[in-house]
Amino acid sequence: MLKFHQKTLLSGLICCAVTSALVGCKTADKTSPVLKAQGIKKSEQTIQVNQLGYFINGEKGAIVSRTQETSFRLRNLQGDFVFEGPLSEPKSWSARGPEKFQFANFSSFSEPGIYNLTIMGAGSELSRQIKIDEQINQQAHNAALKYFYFNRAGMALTAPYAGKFQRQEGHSDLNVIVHPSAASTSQPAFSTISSPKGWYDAGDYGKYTVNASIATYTLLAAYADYPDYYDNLSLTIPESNNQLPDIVDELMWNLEWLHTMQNEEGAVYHKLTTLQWPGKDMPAEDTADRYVIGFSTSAALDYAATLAAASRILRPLFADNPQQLEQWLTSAQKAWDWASAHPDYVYQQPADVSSGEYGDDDFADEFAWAGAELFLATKEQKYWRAFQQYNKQLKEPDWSNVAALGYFSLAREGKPFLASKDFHTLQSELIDYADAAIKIYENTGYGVTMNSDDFVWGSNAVVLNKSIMLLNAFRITGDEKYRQVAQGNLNFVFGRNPTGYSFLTGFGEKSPKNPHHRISAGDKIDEPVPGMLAGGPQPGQQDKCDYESNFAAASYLDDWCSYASNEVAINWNAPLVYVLGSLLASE
Ligand code: G3I
Ligand code: 9MR
Repeated sequence: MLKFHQKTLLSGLICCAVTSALVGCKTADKTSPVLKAQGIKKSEQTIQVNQLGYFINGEKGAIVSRTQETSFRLRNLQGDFVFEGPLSEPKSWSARGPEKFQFANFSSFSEPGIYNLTIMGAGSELSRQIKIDEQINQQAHNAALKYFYFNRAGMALTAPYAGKFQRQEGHSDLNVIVHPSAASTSQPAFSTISSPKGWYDAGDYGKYTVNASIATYTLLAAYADYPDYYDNLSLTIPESNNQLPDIVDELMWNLEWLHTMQNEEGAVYHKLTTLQWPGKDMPAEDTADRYVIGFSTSAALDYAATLAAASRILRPLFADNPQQLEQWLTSAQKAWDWASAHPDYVYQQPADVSSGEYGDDDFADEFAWAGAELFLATKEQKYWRAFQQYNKQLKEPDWSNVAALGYFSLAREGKPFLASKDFHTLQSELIDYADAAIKIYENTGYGVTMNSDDFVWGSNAVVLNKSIMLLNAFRITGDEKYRQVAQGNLNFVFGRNPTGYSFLTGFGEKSPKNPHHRISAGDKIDEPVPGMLAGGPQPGQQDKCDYESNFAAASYLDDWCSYASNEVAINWNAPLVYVLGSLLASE
């Protein structure tokens, strides 16, 4: 690749305004004769970029559509050309439709700053601003983590911490009714339990054991993998001045709630919600009765895994008063025993309930995850044997498939306690996954490790959980290629995607303004709560809203209506925190 340093001011190049509200970057003037001859309308040309800022040493690239040119350049704000590179061969990607695109790779250019990426060529005058800037990623990371504070149940948010997003307390959950589906000898139907604190799951006000577990673990893993980075990170939350790192204070808010979700017999409630979906009310206005509803093997095992992991990972911080953590471990073992006695307890949505299901009928991955965490916490072989029984193809984690979370913990902490053959086998499985992901990245040509069928509800979290897999491979091997591709996925989520949206509220020139988030819809503030990752494109369109595209990676709508593509959720924000934290901590 060529690098330019001579000053070459161009006349006639039109740079689109950074504030363009259009998808990608479109120039306003008339289509040139050359483009016309090629059958391309100027308004259809786009450049898609990471709208926040590329990491200095990371994968950096843009997606250029419909130019039919062969090279691109970067100019600095003084107009100097600083870099030139070839555009890749035009190709298409089924997730995006038949349209051809090219990849502009400037990964080898590493000068922080603001530039214009310009497509040169007869009749093709297209340009878009890009930034190479790590600070903005730090801000995005902190905002994504602060979202958990903004989504706290049972606490008034006050101005010093929440600014204009201050709000009254809602859902204290001190008298939660036991639904008949969750009745037991110790807690009969319509008795009450106290189950305060916790984070709201998403755009709704439910607290769901299964989803809370993966979200909590993902943040715990960020802390466990990068403790030095998080030890000094302040989020300006009410606990910021205590002895604990802020990420741990935030985790404690949810862990203390999670611990309450078990009955005396060891069974774990599947969820805590109202019977019907709340309206667009603020937390304090949503005063309908709240219930603990149902039991499940998945809830019991996810609870066991999360509390066992917390009892271990947070141990050094509670050296003087380990009682609470010891209690968590005891509860985790009790939940494991319950699950072992009820290995097929599938959650059934009762007829009078319409809140989220998180339904699952395959518990092999939950046994593997809980087995891994309890093994590391107790060193008891029965738990290790449970992990070893897992014999399915390893895939990126999601709420319904949590096996990979056990792999992460074992790869981090298992070496001293495992036969080296076993340890290497689990490391190799992570590396094999990451190698396959790199192949997908290369095949799409779009700078992302996604196939069409990966675009499911919450696709942005799929992208980022794939990055967590890659970052684990990077941690194991030290091979930069895994980190680069993990970064490519982040660039996709921050705007280098067919929708032209940066999916993090408050970040990027075009970010979601109308997420399916009741607080943002009800707070009478124009912009949404910042730092929330929208679910992302997926072709299911279960909400029956009016989408502009049916293609998997383009089927997204920034409207309250679109809960299937534009809701936010703790298990989606958590992998964004992990990925950004990992990239920032290991720069
Ligand atoms: O399991 C099938 C799979 O076999 C099939 O191949 C695939 C094809 O689309 O669908 C799979 O089921 C999907 C299921 O998630 C499991 O992944 C459903 O189509 C899909 O509709 C379902 O979406 C879930 C959604 O709730 C609706 O139930 C999302 O994963 C889940 O994140 C979301 O969670 C909601 C909570 O219920 C309530 N709180 C908000 C939260 C986020 O929207
Ligand atoms: O608002 C609900 C959202 O939080 C859930 O994730 C989603 C899952 O099915 O459901 C939403 O509620 C919708 C309901 O399912 C159907 N009627 C419209 C509701 C949203 O306004």
